[in-house]
Amino acid sequence: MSSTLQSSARLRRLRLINPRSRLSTIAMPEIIRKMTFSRKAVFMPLNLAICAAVAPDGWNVEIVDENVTNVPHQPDATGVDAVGIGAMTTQARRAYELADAYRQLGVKVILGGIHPSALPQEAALHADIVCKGDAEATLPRALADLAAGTEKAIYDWQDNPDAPIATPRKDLLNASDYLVFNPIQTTRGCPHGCAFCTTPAIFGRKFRRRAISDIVEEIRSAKANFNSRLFIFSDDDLAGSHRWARELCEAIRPLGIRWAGQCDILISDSEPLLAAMRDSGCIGLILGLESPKADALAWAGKRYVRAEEYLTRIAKIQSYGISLWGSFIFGFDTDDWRDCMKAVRFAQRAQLCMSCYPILTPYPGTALFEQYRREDRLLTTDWDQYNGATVVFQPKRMTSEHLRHAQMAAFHEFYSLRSALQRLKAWPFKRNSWLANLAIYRGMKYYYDKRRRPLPRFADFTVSDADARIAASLGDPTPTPHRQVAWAPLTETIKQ
Ligand code: B12
Ligand code: SF4
Repeated sequence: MSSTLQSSARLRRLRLINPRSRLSTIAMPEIIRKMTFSRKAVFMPLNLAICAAVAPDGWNVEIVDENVTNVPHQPDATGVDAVGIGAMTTQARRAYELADAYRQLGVKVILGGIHPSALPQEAALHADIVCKGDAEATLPRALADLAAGTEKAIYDWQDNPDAPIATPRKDLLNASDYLVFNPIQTTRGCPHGCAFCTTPAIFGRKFRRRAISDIVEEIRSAKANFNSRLFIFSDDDLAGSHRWARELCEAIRPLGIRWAGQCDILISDSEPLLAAMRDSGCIGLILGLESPKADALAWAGKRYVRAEEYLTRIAKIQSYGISLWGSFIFGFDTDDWRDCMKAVRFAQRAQLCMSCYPILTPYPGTALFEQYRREDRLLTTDWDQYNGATVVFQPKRMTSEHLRHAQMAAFHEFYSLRSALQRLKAWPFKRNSWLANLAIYRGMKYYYDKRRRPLPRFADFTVSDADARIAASLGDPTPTPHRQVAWAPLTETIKQ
């Protein structure tokens, strides 16, 4: 135990760190700044604001967000008794670097968040304590034990599964650094069990709801503090329970806010819920659609909905004046580049205001990760690459290059001006959707023009020198070999 912790009953100091992460930082300054109205990062790190909120009395907490500073955080033991670091998979490598550095300085390190929860044994190589799952259920005990010198190596949220979802301490962060400076989480877990998804794997299929009065209070205080009427609910599935979601909407309706969030497409089953969403100020929803093809959904374990129903369900939700953002995934074993193109055409036909096309990523902890490991198809365990923009597994029906090119062609064609006009129409003028579409298109064009590369198109797959055309667009001088990186040395630590 460190001498600082042992020495006295004085106020103890906890430093919480959000490690640098390529996609949410200023790594591509011009593009990100263009797209985020000069904010430094996309989302406020809600996870650490919650950790701060549940620290027991006697702990003084500060938050360091590496994503909003120009220089990386320099570990320093002065004035710190313990460090808590949170990590999604793309942040794991940097999280471990920081953890190792702090331990060398003699500071106790606690690792938590999605990645350490999925691979606690791996995280334990870099930490004194690993917290699996919700901070609410683990951190208070871990900090109390740390102070008493009785800490354990692993704390598991399943030992305290009913700990209520806390109200984050956003006062410890600088709101003006973030595009989304005011995210609100209302639920945890997801009742569905898609094979590629971390959420049920880490937070369980038991859908947990926050006290509605706490949510209302958080919105009220944010409205007063930030003078903001627009809110983002950062849940995986805000409407995992229709009855509860309706109660929530009715409770926030008098607040006169506008909000956007994420949920599953089954909300189209409930007209009263759709009406309550509209009346409470819902302007847009992200739907995880993954694919418009039945075989792909079956392969991905998305069993709660039929692809054939997508268009009618989408139209029903849109008829309530709610704009939809579709999230698709490219690279399922059922798919080749033509299926990727069909997904884009579907998104256009469905008149989605926005959409995204991440590459399938087998996140640790998921059934998909286990499947690819069994089949020896993982190309790397460099967690930095697990970002949805890199092919980290051997695809079945296309090459890695074709998959990456399909992804970029999808973004280009979906956000092209012609496509935007066809989907968004000129009237009624949807200002926010137009601004977002134009920003993404401008960002892409800028990126390719600056590198003097041709903008990617699905037609590239059909020309006689397709591979050369694709290589020029991707900027790869030569196609990558079949297996780029050997199965990394982490194998043993991953076998928990
Ligand atoms: C908002 C959001 C984003 C935002 C911002 C993310 C951010 N935090 O900076 C944006 C849009 C930028 C984003 C991007 C991406 N995201 Co995202 N995102 C989310 C979403 C919907 C909410 C995040 C959030 O605010 N959660 C609320 C907080 C409170 O939850 P939490 O982080 O889990 O924290 C709790 C516990 O984990 C724990 N905890 C967390 N940290 C710590 C630290 C300590 C010390 C302790 C003790 C405990 C602890 O306690 C917290 C409170 O209970 C989540 C879904 C989800 N369930 O979280 C997906 C999610 C985190 N994203 C995911 C993914 C895959 C991505 C992308 C790779 C997608 C893509 N292809 O582009 C990118 C990667 C971005 C990057 N930086 O590299 C996955 C992560 C999978 C994984 N294994 O890492 C999730 C889980 C979605 C999913 N269902 O799979 N994302
Ligand atoms: S519905 Fe969405 S959040 Fe739920 S398991 Fe499937 S992908 Fe994950």
